[in-house]
Amino acid sequence: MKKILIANRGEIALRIIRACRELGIKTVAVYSDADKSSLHVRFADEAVCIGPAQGKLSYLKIPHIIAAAQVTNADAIHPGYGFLAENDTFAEICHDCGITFIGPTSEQIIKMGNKSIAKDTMAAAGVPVVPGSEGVISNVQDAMEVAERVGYPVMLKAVAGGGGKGMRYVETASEIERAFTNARNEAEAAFGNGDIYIEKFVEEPRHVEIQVFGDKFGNVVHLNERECSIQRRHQKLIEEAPSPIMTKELRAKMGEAAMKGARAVNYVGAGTIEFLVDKHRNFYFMEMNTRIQVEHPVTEQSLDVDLIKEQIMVAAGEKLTLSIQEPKYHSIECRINAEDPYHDWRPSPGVITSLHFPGGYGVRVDSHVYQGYMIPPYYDSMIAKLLTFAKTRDEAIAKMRRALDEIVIEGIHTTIPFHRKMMDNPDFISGNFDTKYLDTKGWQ
Ligand code: MV4
Repeated sequence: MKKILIANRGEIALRIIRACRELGIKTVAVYSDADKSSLHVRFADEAVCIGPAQGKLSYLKIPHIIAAAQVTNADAIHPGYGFLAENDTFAEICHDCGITFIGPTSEQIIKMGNKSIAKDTMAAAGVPVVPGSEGVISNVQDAMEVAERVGYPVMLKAVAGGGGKGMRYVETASEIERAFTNARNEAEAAFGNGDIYIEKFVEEPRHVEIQVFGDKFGNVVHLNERECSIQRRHQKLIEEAPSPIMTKELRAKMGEAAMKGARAVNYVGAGTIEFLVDKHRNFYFMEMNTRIQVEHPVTEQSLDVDLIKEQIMVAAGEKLTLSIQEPKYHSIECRINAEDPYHDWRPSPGVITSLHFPGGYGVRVDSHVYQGYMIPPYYDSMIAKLLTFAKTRDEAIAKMRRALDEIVIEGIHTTIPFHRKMMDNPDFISGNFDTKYLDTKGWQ
C-alpha cells in the first residue's frame, strides 16, 4: 500500500494521516469548501476539493471521492467513521474500481446493517441475544403474541435503525398497536424501510462494547471492552476501558462471544460488538458496528496498540499482530464538543479565539482544531477527544481533573464544564451508572 485517500474530515482524518506518516504511506485528503483551512488538508501530501460545505454534497458524494482517488493514484481509501464508513455501496464501488476499501466487505456491511438479520446471525453463532421475535414482525397480531411470550415491557426496533432511531418502548398490551404503527411509519420515513422487530426490554442496562479485529486469513481477536454508558440522547460523552463493572471471567465470556460473532461473518478489519449488560451482569448482543469508532483510543491506551495502523496492515493483506490480553492501563475519554451544556446542549460553532491543550504524563489529545480555527456549523460538533490513562481508574480520573483544569478553549461554548463536574460526581467515581443516567439525573 503506497497511497491512501482519507474520505473524512476533522480529528479522525488527522488520526489516519498520522498513522500513514509513521508507516511511510502517502496520503490524499479530500475537503469541502468549508474545510479549506483544516489541518487534515495541510498535513496530507495532497488534497482534492470535492464540493460545497454540506456533507451531502461533498463527503457523501461517492463519485467525487472515487474520482479524487483515481486522479491521485491512491490505491486505498480509509473511510474513518460516519459519512461513508458503513455504506455498502461505497465499499462495493471501491472494490469494483480496484481500490482497497480499508474495512470489511460490502456483504459484511449489509448483513450487520440490517439489525434483525445481524441479531439472528449472532444468535445462530451462539452469541446471547435479547429474547424476542425471530426476524421481522409483519402485523400487530404477531407483535402482541411475541410480547406476551417474552413479557412486557418490550422494545420495538427498526431493522434499518441503530443508535436509537425508530425505537419504541411499550409497557402494556394496550399501547402496542399505536406504538407499532408509529414505529413503522417513523422508520419508513427515516430509512425508507419500515420493518420492525421486537425484543424484551432490558432494565437499567449498561452499554459495554467489545473491540474485535479480523484478518484475511481467518484470524480473529477481541481487544476487551469499552464502557460507554455515559451518553445523552444516544450521543456518547465519556468512554473508558476497562469497564468498572468488568471481571476477568465476564471479560473472557463477552470476548469469546464477540469473537464467535465476528467469525460467523468471516469478519475482516476493525469491528465493534455492542452489548447491553443488565444489573445481574447478563449480557446481550445489541448491534455490530463495522467501522473504527470514535472511542477507539481508549482501547489503544488501555492495551498500548495502534488500531489504525492495524487496520491498514490487515487491509494490505498482512496477518494480525494483535493478541488477546488483559488491560494494561485504565483509560478514560471525554468528548469535547462545541455545544453549550448549560443551554440544552445547543451547538456552538464559531471561531476559537484562544486555545491551550493539556499535556504531560498520561494525557492524549486527538483534535484538529487550533487557535483561530473556525468551527463550521455543517458537521458534527466534536472538536477534541481528551484522554487520560494510568495504572488505576482513580488515577486516570485524577489526571482527567488535572487536564480539564489546564485546558483553555475560548470563543465558543464547550462540554468541558460538564466533564469537569462528572469527574467529581460520586456516582461516576464509584462506577454506579447506566445508560439512562444522564437523561434521567442530568449533570448539574
Ligand atoms: C435496548 C434497551 C433496552 N432493552 N434494547 C438504544 C440504542 C440502540 N442501539 C439500542 N438501544 C437500547 N436498546 C432492549 N431490549 C435500551 C437501549 C438504550 C440504550 C442502549 C445503549 C446506550 C444508550 C441507551 C439509551 C437508551 C436506551
